[in-house]
Amino acid sequence: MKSIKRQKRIAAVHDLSGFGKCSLTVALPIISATGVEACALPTAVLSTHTGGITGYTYRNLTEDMLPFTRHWKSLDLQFDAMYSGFLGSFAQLNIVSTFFDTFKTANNLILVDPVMADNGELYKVFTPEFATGMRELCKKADLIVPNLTEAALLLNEPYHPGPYTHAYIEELLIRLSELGPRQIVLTGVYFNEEELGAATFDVHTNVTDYVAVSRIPGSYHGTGDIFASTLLAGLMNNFSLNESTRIAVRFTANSIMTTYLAGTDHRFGVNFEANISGLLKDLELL
Ligand code: PXL
Repeated sequence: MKSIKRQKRIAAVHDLSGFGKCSLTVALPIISATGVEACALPTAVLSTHTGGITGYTYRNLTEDMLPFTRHWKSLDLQFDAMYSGFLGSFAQLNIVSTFFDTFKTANNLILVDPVMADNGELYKVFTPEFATGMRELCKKADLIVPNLTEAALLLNEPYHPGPYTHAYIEELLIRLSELGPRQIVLTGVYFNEEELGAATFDVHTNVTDYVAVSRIPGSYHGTGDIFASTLLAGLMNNFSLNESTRIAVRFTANSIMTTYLAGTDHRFGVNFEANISGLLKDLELL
């Protein structure tokens, strides 16, 4: 067993979708399981996520977010990382920016997952103006984790379906870093139909890295949130950007494989729970 150190603490700024594993219902268990305290700043409460399920309830918590921020500040809370994902309204872009300003220190990490689109399309709850606002929020981030569709929106350029070339991916990574973040992890990167993975870029080291696994048929809901949450868990456990990306790709792919083999409805999220012990081994916590 490892010696007990000061426990790290992160703030997770996402919606709570009661059913359909994504956002807070994956971020909190994954991050907690790796020994890091996860605090929730909920952006909205829904009965389910909005991806392919109709009839969901949607209560956005815009009015509560600044009071949360002020209360947490009054308690003098400190965060090792602030991690934002799905936001409940356009106004929340500014509120999350204020939240970052309130708790930013010289040593903590701001991770923005610019959750807003996939497969070439904005999620139907967002407008093109939201994408422009998200670009501004990304300027405050140390690390962003867009998929290819979100990257195109952040750069205000058309989405191109894959397979991609290394030259295209490397150009995207550089242009995304020019928005402000010093580290980029781009998801949904592939150079042939058999594989799928992520590309990383660090401005300070000028190193680009690729991780790929065999593609599993289908498109599974919530996997972007599982990936980004695991990436953060790796970083908080002192793994490098590239090591954390490898661990996150592996955990996400294993969770998809478990679900694929079980034949579960893809909209209902993936069985990450079955793979947590493997994640903890990869993180040298077991
Ligand atoms: O996984 C992204 C996500 C998070 N939260 C909600 C969503 C989606 C994607 O559709 O609808 C509510």
